[in-house]
Amino acid sequence: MARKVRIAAAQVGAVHLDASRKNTLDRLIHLLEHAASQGAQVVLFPECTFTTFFPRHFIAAEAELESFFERGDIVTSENTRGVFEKAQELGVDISIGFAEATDGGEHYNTCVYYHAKSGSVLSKYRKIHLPGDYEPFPDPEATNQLEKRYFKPGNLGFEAFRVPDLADVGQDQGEPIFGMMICNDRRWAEAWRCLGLQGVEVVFCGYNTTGFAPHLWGTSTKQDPKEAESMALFHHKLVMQAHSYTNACFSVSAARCGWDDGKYNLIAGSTIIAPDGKILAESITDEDEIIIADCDLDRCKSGKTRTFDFARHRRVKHYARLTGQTGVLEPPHLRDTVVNGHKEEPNGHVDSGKVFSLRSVSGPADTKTIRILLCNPNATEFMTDACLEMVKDTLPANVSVYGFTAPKPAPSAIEGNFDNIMSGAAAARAIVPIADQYDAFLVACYSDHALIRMLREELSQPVIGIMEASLLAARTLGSRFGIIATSGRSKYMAEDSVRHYGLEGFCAGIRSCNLGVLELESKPEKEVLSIMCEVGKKLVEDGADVLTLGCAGMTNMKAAVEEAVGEDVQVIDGVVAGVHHLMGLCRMGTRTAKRGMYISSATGRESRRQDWY
Ligand code: CDT
Repeated sequence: MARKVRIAAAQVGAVHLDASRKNTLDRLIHLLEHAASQGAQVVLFPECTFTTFFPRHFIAAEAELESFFERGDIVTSENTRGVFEKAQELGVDISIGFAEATDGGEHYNTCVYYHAKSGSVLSKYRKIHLPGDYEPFPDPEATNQLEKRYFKPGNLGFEAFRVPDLADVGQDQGEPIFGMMICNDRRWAEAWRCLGLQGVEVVFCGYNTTGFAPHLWGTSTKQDPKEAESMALFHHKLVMQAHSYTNACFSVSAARCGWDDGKYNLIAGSTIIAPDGKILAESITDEDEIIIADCDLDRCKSGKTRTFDFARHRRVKHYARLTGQTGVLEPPHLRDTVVNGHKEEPNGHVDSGKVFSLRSVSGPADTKTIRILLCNPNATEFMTDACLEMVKDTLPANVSVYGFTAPKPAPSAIEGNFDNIMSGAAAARAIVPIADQYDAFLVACYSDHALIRMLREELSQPVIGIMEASLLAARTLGSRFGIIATSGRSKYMAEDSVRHYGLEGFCAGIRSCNLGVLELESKPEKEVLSIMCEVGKKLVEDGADVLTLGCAGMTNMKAAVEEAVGEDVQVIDGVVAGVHHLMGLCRMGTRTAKRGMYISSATGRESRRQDWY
């Protein structure tokens, strides 16, 4: 049974800065009607469809900037609902881009896939590869692209999804698999491969691509604008065709194009491309225009089962760089390589007459999953969340960190010995029964917390606390460390712990912020940051070249302290240090030694016939 879907791209011509929202919406509705009249089942609209492409402007006034964003439910909100109502009335699915402001005040460059029959959003994507800059170009003539200023990078990944009600699907066939990306994403093979690895059959991509923007592209300002535009079009088609081919999928692209405000040109070139890379339909104007094509999704099969049969041909062990590295790491210069144990002479002369490259070894991509339980022994959940947030962006794909918050009667903060023991007991009782689901444990309290030794005794997986982990990292990275402690008492406790770890000879000082743990959150952020930064600077005056944050609740203040003390001083967050320390131990295949102090306490209980704890 053929799985045919008739798909259209709605190209949208110039939308000026002062265009009325209503007028633009009416144009979109008209395009949708036009596509439906030709039998389109799905229509793709461009990136940021409802307004002009505002990231080209530096907009300082907050209210003006916010006016380009959509709030609340995109399907029902006043400025946008017309196109969704029309889609439902016509029974046509749409994929449409918009600038999204969330209830929590975050801003994304977003698109949704709206399923007309159910009247619901089936999938949402937030642009991941934001192009351009945070600051405008100094040249007032330059066309800016301030997406890094106005949007956060998307946080929803590249998720393919199935769409019902579009194609006849036989017993052994599934519904069409679609995926979305936005504009600059299309230039990144990684984005396509993420979708390709989910068997995507149609990729939708709306875009706003400037025709002449030498500052943005890094080309000569003297380039002929016509030539520049044709190059931009060439690159657009190049990536759409190449990536459709290498992922054996159809692709649909819809341009916002024409001359906005008679001054800023955006390329047209909306296309529908087949899995063999050939163009099936292409716009011929730079104005509002519908292009349409019948896409027989079974045409994806030959590519997916032969040349690009990923399961048979991909060699992931050689792809580790793709997820482990962002910037380029070039091979060492030959003049820096070691020759028979000596560095090459500066003039390039080599005594032996031979140049050897450095021997290197590398392993396969790390695919073994590592699950770390981050154990917050107090009962305050926001601290657990802050710790997870802090470590999130440092994790490779195969490592997951799970946040555990101790149940009451654990105290809400740990500020003394009583809190320490009470929280250790409450946390251990809850953790031990679930411990076999995890590979390692990080105790997220900046102290020599009782829970660390309890878990080391009771379990065999590696356990460390954030204080010890941060001090081990500090010892590696600098010569003297300083600790930014919370209260006066925590300073004394930290001093004892440093002594216990045998590190007092490397300690430049421990200074207190005179703040309670929960005050880190309840006091105005500015006040807390300024106290911490002052304490940090004093510790540097005391001789510290590495600072550690003396509380899990200080985790999100790291950047401010770093800025205050300058780049020659390292600031260590114990949560990140702890997670990465444990990852290393797990990769090494190590366990807690059971011959000495950490001999199993469970065995002791059993021999005493104690069946409770
Ligand atoms: N809107 C958007 O993403 N535009 C970018 C400009 C490229 S900047 C180097 C694009 O990829 O078309």
